[in-house]
Amino acid sequence: MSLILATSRAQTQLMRSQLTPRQVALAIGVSEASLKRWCDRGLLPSVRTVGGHRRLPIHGVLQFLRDRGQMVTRPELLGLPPATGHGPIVYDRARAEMRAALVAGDEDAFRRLGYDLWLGGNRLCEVIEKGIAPAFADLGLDVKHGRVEIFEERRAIEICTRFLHEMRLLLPPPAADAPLAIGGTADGDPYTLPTAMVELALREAGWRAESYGTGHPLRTLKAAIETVRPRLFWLSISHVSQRETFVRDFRLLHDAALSRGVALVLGGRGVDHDLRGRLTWAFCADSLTGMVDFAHRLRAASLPSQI
Ligand code: B12
Repeated sequence: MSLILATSRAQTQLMRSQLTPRQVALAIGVSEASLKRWCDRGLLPSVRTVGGHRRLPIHGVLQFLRDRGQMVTRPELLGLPPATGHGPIVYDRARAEMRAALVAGDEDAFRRLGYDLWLGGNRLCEVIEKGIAPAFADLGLDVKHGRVEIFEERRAIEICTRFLHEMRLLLPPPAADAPLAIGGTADGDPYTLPTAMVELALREAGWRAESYGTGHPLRTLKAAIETVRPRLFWLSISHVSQRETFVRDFRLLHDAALSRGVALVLGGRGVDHDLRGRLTWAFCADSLTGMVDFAHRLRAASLPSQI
């Protein structure tokens, strides 16, 4: 699905934005003079137009709001959903409210909850792990017990997918020399959100991360490792359709990664005790935050990847 189609007008506007000092001042309820002072002191990144006018890149503005815990009085001026940034939010409440917003198909409410957690200073991997993933776990039980319709579940996936795309575009672009990470899911594993979330978590940690999507025969992922030569390769495992074939073909992936110094990282709901015993990896993460910590260590060490 194209990104433009996948996003509402407000979201698209937000992603493109280079904001004027006046817009930002109004949005956060301060004077334009104060705002310009913050720019002059380097607290808020800004650039100049050809005509010499100041413009503020949206990701710098959002980072500033996160760092200072600044309230947002008119979030819509920044392209954020109404009522964003009105105060801190706790995870337990976010989980329940996110589930409710997802079930109701209330995209703005879901986005607002995501932004509130993120602007409240939480990393995206935490927002996902403590807010979004538990909301989906609850929703999965609702579907199982017939409390939620299948269309509502599928709609929830679309809403979340758009939010992840939006966040991806809001993060500062990774540096050209940042280490590369790629990954996806294997044949028979249709789960799109987890691999997109891994990508986002690594991008927030400064990696050039790219999810290659779902449903790859392991042989083609081996070819990707050999051709693209990332520093880190992740396999998100939510469901294994043919266990013996999977374990056999996984060895090809592992050997390709090992011989090229690529750190092979596994994670996901489908990595059970049996698989842990039968697969070999550089790192098997129980959580996104654990993987981000590993990625930091890997980057800092710049050592051969099988650590
Ligand atoms: C949406 C959904 C689907 C959608 C997925 C669509 C899509 N585009 O992705 C579809 C319709 C395909 C689907 C199908 C089925 N589903 Co389903 N599904 C879900 C649901 C509600 C959400 C999944 C999701 O995206 N969660 C959000 C992600 C972010 O959470 P997560 O997977 O836990 O990932 C986290 C971690 O595991 C980790 N992680 C994941 N990958 C990686 C990788 C790395 C490297 C790292 C570090 C971390 C990491 O990070 C994530 C964030 O914390 C879950 C409920 C649940 N508990 O999640 C059921 C659920 C997984 N489904 C279930 C079932 C039963 C099915 C079906 C069998 C239903 C059916 N009768 O057809 C089929 C099976 C399809 C298949 N081949 O596997 C059961 C599984 C039960 C079990 N024990 O196996 C669940 C748990 C629902 C339930 N409670 O009964 N499903």
